[in-house]
Amino acid sequence: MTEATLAHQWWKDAVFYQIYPRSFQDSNGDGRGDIPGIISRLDEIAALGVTALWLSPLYPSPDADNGYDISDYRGIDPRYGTLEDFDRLVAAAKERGIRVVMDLVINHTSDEHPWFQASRRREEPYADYYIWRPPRNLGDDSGDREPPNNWTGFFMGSAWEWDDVRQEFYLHLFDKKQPDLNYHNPAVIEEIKGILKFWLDRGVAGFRCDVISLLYKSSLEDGKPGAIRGLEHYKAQPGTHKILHELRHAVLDPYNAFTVGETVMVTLEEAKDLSDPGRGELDLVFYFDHLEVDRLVARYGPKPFRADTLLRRLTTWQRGLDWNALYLENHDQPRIVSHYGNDRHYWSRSAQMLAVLQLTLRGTPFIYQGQEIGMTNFDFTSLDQINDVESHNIDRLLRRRGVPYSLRWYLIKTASRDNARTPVQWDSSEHAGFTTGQPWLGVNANASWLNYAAQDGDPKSVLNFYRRLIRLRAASPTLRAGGFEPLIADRAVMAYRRTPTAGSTDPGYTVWLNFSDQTQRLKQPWLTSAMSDPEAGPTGAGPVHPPECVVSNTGRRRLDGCLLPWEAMVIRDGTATPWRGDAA
Ligand code: TEU
Repeated sequence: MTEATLAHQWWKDAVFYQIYPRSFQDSNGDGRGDIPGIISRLDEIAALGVTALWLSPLYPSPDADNGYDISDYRGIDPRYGTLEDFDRLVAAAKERGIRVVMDLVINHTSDEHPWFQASRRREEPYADYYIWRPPRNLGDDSGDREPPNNWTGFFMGSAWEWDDVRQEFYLHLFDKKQPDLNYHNPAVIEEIKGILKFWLDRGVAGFRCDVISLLYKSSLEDGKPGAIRGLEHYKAQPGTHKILHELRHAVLDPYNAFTVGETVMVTLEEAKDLSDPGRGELDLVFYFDHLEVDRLVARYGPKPFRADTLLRRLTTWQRGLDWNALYLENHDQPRIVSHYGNDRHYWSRSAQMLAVLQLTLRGTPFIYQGQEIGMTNFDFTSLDQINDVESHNIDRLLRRRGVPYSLRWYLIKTASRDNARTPVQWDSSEHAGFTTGQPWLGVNANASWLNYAAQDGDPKSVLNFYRRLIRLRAASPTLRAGGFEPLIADRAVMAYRRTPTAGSTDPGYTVWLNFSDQTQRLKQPWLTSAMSDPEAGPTGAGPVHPPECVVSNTGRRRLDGCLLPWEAMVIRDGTATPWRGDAA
C-alpha cells in the first residue's frame, strides 16, 4: 500500500461516536433530541477524544422504525431541525477536528416515500422500484391470497404485505412500513448515487450503510427452514458486491469517502469479501458474532456467557479481517454493562473492564452514546413503556400464539432495542437534562446518580476512564494497529497480547480481563508464558525499562497471580531503551 493510500485512510486512526439523535439532547422542549442539541454537546464529545460521528437517521420519516424508514433522502426531519442546522453541525464538528458520517438506509424506504406511492399506482418510472409479486395461488378460487413465497422478515412474520391499490404483494424484510427497493432496476442505483453526492457535497465524510449485506435479492424462491426464511437468496449476493463496487468507484472514491456496512448474519468469508481493500467495496463491516456469545439466535435465547468463547470469536475476526470495526453497543443492542458486565454489584468496574476490551483491540472503535458513562438497560416494568417496533411486532405474534404476558415480557425485556434508546443521562435534574418537556421514551431512574455531570470531574469515573484509555490508544501504535495474539482463556478470564507494529518503538502489551463476580486465580503456566520477557537479551540481562501496568480499573498495579472481580489490567512489555510513551 502506498503512502498516499495510507494517508487517505484517516478512519484507521479515528475514534467514532454514534449518536441516536432522538435520545441525545433536546433543545426545544418537544421531548425529542435534535440537531441544535447535538451542536450544544460537541465540546463534551470532543473532550472524550472522539474524531468522527456516526449520526443515526435524521431524514424526514413517519417513524415506524424511528427514522430507519425514510420518506425523503435529501431532507432533515423538521423535528430535528433544518438543512441549515445540519450544515452548522458539520461546520462546528469540523472546527473540533470531528468528521460526520451519515446513516444510509437504502435496503428499503418508508411506504410513505413518494417513490412507493407512485409505485403502488404503477406510475413510471417508479412502477418497478420495489419488489412486487402477485399472490402465489392466483387463479385458484379459494379466495385466500397466499404470499408469493415463504420468506419471513427480521421483525417476525411473513416478509410480504398485500397492497390493495396495486393488487399485489410487496417484499419488506423489516416492518411492513419499510418496503424493500428493487436493485435489479438500474434506475434505483442511479437514485442512490444522487443521494450519496447530495450529502458528500454538504461535507459529510462517509456513510454507515444499514443492512447493506441484504441489498440484492438473487431469486424469490422459497427459503430453507430457519430463523429467517429466505436469507440464502439475498445474503451477501454477487449482485450486492457489484453494486457496492459501482457506488465506490463512481461516487465514493472521488470524494475519498468512508463506508462502514452493517452486515447482518455474515460469515467471516463474506465479511472479508465485502471489506477486502483490493475489491473496493466497503471499508469496514459491523458483524455481530462477538455480541452473541451468550445467545442462541441474534438477541434471543439466552445461554451462559464464556470468556473463552468470546476470545475465540474475537480472535477469528481480529485475524481474519484486515481491519475491524470495534463496537460493543449500538441502538439495536442491550447496554454492554448490562449484557457482558454486572450493572448491579460491579457497575463501574465492569463498565471499565469492558472499555479496556473495546479499546485494546486492533481496529477502529465505535462508542455508542451513553456507553462512556456506563449507561444501563432500561428500568421499564411493562410492555406499554416500550416504543420499539420490533418488540411490539414480536409481542403481537407471541400473543396470537397464546404465550402468556409474563413470558412475553421476560423475552422482550432483555432483547428490546429500547434498552439502548433511553435518553442520555446528562445530569440529575428532571428528565436527566435531556429535555425540559416530556421525553419520548422513559428516562432511567438511575439518572439520579448515573449521569455525565456526576462523572465529569471524578477521576475514578467510567467517563474519565474512557477518556484516559482513548488518550493512551491515540499515543500507542501497538494498541491501534499492532498484531493480536490470544494468550489464555477459561470460563471467566481472558488474556491477549498486542504485538508491536514493524519499526515502532512502542512495545507490546498484555491485556488481562476478568468477566466474573469472583476473584480468579491465574494458573502458574499462564503467568510464566505471559511474563517471559520477549526483549531480554541473550545474556538474560533484562530490559532497561521493566514491564509496567499502564491501565488498571482497581488501582492495583501488579499482576500477583489473581484477578479481582471484573478486574482489567494492561501491562506494557519491558523495553531495552527507556520508554517515553504517554501512560494512562
Ligand atoms: O438493523 C438491522 C438488523 O438486522 C438488526 O440489528 C435488527 O435490529 C435485529 O437484528 C432484528 O432482529 C438495522 C438498524 O440498525 C435497525 O435499527 C433498523 O431497524 C433495521 O436495520 C431496519 O432498517
